Amino acid sequence: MATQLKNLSDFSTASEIPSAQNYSFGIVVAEWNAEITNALYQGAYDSLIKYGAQPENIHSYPVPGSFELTSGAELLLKNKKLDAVITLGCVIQGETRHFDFICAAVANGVTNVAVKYSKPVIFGVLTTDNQQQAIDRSGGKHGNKGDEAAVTAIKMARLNETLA
Ligand code: DLZ
Repeated sequence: MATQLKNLSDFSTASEIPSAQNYSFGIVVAEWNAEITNALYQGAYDSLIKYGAQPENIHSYPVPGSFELTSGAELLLKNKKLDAVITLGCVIQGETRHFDFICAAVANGVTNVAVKYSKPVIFGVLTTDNQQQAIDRSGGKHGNKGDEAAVTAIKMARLNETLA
């Protein structure tokens, strides 16, 4: 049974990262801006392993661009028994409105997939004004969004297990 919170501070384990040992994960990675998404992937994969996930329980697949992350996540959840899916991509602002369409489509898309399958689908997509901001967030001075996505996936997998 999940612990009922009054305040976040009442919940001493809120910041604890649970063991990932018994969970299965999907990771979908966009090939666009591959230098960045490879770094995100490395961060996510290493974090899952660090917190106890078994390599054979991490199922990783590339998709062409961030727009395809939604269908990648859906195909994974349809075909594999997973506790959470992490989507990783990098959309950099250009001169056209592509940026807005792709970002909105992925954010809405992964939300819909999560609801459809009742499984956590994590939004690990950098949406930046330029390349430097992306570098800074994929292992640079602002950390690695891939690590954060992995930790979020573990916490959400545990929440699902707790409530089941
Ligand atoms: C077309 C496109 C553009 C302009 N920019 C990016 C980007 O910055 N990051 C990204 O992941 N993908 C981009 N794409 C590709 C789209 O995500 C998608 O693969 C194509 O529109 C085909 O559906």
